Amino acid sequence: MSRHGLYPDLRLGERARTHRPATAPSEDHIETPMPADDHIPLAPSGADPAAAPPLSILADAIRVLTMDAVEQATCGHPGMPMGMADVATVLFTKALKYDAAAPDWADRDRFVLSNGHGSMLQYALLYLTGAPGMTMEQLKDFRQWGSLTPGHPEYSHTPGVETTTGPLGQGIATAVGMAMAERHLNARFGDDLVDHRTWAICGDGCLMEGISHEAIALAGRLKLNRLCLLWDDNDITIDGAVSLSDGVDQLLRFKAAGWATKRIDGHDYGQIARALRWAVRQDRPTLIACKTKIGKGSATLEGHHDTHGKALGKAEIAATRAKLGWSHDPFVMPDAIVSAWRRAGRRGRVARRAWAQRLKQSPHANALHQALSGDIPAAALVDLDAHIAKLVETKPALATRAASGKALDVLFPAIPELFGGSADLTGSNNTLVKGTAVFDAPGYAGRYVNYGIREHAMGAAMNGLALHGGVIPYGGTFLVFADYSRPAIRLAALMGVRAIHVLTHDSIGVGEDGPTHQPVEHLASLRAIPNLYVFRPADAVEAAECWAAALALKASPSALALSRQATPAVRLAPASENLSAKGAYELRAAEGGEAKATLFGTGTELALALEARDRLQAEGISTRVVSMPCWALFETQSPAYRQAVIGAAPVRVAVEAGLRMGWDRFIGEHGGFVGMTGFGASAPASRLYKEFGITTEAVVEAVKTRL
Ligand SMILES: Cc1ncc(C[n+]2csc(CCOP(=O)(O)OP(=O)(O)O)c2C)c(N)n1
Ligand SMILES: [Mg+2]
Repeated sequence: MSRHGLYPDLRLGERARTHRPATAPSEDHIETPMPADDHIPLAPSGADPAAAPPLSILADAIRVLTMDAVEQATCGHPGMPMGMADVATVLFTKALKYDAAAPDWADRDRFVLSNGHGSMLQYALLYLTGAPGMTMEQLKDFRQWGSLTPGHPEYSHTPGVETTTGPLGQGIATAVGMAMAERHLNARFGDDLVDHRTWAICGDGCLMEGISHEAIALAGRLKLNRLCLLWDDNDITIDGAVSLSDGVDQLLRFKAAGWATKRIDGHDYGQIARALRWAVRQDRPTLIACKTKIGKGSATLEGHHDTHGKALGKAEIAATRAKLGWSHDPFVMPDAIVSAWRRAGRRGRVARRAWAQRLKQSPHANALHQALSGDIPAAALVDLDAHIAKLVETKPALATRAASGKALDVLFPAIPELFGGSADLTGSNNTLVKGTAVFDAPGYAGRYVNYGIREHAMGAAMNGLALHGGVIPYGGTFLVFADYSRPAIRLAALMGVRAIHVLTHDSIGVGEDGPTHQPVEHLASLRAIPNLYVFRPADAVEAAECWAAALALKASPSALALSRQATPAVRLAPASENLSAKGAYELRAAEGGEAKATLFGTGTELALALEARDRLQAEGISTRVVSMPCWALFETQSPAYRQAVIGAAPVRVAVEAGLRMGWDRFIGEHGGFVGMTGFGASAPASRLYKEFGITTEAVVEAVKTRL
């Protein structure tokens, strides 16, 4: 039980249990059903319990809204919401700490619907509990243009939706990130201000996805006891029975990963309430396997995979109404049911007001507001400017990963929200600032996560951390393994959350580890993701500038592509602004009249472009060099600025140790490209650059043949 009494209604489950002998259930004990009395009163003490509709009616409201909305849309997924309606009803009326009218309340419990195809479950709950904007009209407009009820739940589109879900399994790892954020902020600000839980519903599909393995192992290792996963254990996926493709003992799997587990009948309100109460008491994350029937309540299709993803049809819906004894027309909800649900939606209001009072009086108030704002403290950027000024003076030749580490050395102490980590490549990614404590049980005050070799879960957990708010996550791996975290990076971009991916070993410059570890198509493929900002800094100054630019993008993820190998300083003079934040800029002007050629480049290959320029200049060919650390930011500049940077030189050549794809927009079809055309190989980096023809000579040649 929380010290602020946040989960008092769960006691109702306890009261109901007095009907049966008090046997202490073992962890995965299959409980005997409750007596046939599902009337666990909702009303606060003092009110007449008989006046409140029973939970079964509240749950049927979800079922009916679901089947009617899917029917109206002529598509959607009725099975899961109907199957999990009972579990969700108990969760939202008795356990979840929330105030439906204030979906942004910082100390609310987080709810994640990992099996996002069951979106109508969430929309019905948002409507019934009274979330802002979620009217009956929105339910009628399920899956229609402009509605708050898209096919799958979308964060930042629908108030009350905590994360975008649909790609199965990711929601579990995102929930893990939320639970991590809660524990860390609790350590920083104390129980008075941060004291909440993360509840996630998932399906068989979520548990089959590989990311679930990564996520549950991480959560178990970190002993995230504020996380509860409710598994819709319905034995059904799209193609039919789960047994067609899976025979895993899930409870054993979770136990092996350090979770507490419990199996219940997901249609028995007493068991559900008791299980939720049990979850609150555990010292580790909890899995509740809720045995359910998909499409529960439907007249003839209960338990059938046909209910998974299509409308039930008029006849079945009519028969289901008759079976449930539901006499109301589609999208008509009786007042008594709405008001009972709205009461549930206000359950957390008192707790929210008490929290607001505590916040007002707290010495941490300013710091918490600052953390939740997501703003970067001005002092941090002043420190970074001083760091950049020193770099311009000292002109160090560093690997850009090392330069990124040096930027972090400055930023990390100045931004208490920065929350780092790596997928077991800490030393290679330069992501750990010396002296930083590791985030771990029981204290959780540390700001560095040992994510383990779990890139996908790291990416999704970073999303959960960012969505929770109060922390700014960054995480490292090799650029080539962004393929493993890509689905999470894509969702970050879609949701508009600031998760910063530190992706080192960014080219054949990796050397001896060979082509498995050498990204070639990754820059192009990441640049193709809308709202993802891909940075490839050329030296230590640009690395620091790119960090500042990434931090400034509050509604976008970033990917920093950083080199393993050292590279000379290219920024030799001070600048009055963050040039990398413009996306591209003229690094060296042409001398001796109008430029005949412009050389474009990013990262470590800019050094080659600069050498090539000097040789061309020496031969009387006026040549300028443009650095393009972030295409996506360049796209946001004014047409005049872009035009000026691209320039009017008749010859354009780009150099980048990746594929050409995408470069034509800057250099044109007939422009020269010096880069990779296929996979790399295993050899020392210097040999590889020679063998693959990424050399100063090649750049010079590419210009000359086009003059
Ligand atoms: C990563 C991913 N792969 C495939 C799908 C397509 N898909 C949506 S639901 C589903 C079946 C999931 O089974 P389960 O979670 O048991 O859902 P239920 O039918 O029980 O609602 C599949 C394959 C998806 N949404 N995400
Ligand atoms: Mg299923």
